[in-house]
Amino acid sequence: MIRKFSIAVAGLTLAATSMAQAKWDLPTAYPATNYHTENITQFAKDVDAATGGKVKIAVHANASLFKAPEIKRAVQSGQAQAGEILLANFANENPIYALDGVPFVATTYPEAKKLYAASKPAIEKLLAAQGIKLLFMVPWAPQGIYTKKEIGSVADLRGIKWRAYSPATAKIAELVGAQPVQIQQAELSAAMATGVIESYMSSGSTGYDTKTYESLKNFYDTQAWIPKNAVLVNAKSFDALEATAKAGVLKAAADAEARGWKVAEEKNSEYKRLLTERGMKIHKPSPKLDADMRQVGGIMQADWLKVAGADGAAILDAYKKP
Ligand code: PCA
Repeated sequence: MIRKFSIAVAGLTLAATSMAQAKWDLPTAYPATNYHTENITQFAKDVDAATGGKVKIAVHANASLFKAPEIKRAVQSGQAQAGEILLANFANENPIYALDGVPFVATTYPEAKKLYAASKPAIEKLLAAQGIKLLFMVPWAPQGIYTKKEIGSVADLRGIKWRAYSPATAKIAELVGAQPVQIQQAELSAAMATGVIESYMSSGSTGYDTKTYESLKNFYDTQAWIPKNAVLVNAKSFDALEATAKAGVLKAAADAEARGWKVAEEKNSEYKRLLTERGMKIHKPSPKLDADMRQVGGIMQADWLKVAGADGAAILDAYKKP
């Protein structure tokens, strides 16, 4: 009798531990020193504390576990329980994912926040249909153009080798007559050093992280759009947690989102200062370059609306409402 009882207790303890200890891998595509990754590392620590060690998250930086375009599928299939993606990279799955990557829709942090609020329910719904739960999103800095030679208009970009990180940045190349090459950030330094690319659009942080100043000397601060990274969790992995652990994860995620937006904005000017210190010329775009880029943006917004249809139009309307 006593024996039977202790076996039952042992069984219970085993079940309790397997439920109590979740180990999540969280691949990201950006270096450990980038503010997105630092924020995620803090999130992992907060989750550990908030769940009393019941959820352990291992952050794998710099595309070491999965390459940027593979991370979403890895989370979806449960190969990784969690992961960080650049949402606009997945434009081909659904145009809603690409809205924050369309030039000149949202170009300041308050606008980006508003666009996030307007598009979040639709994004959450799309991800949920793919078995993914959105934990939080954090913005990059407004996107500008890095070039080897100085430019005065988009005509100066014609024919040059242009690094694209998303379908939209490839489309820009096509519209301005540059030659797009898809390269993720983890391979960007090497691509510049070997002359595979001579220009690209991105943020000050990526220019700094990839030591762009060693290869390209000009940054045109076009402030064209503010893309966001999204931290995701496999819905089944999340649902398997006990209620208190779920609440702990969500609280840490909300804190990470608030912290991330604040740091992103603070670091925007800091990165430009660091780039200048390292020999990069930061230019305000000429009126012609600005007008040209806005024309590109206009074409891309119209294209986006065509593919995003009524759902897309509803999001844009909600965003534009004062
Ligand atoms: N940096 C990332 C995406 C957007 C950004 O600012 C990159 O260039 O890959």
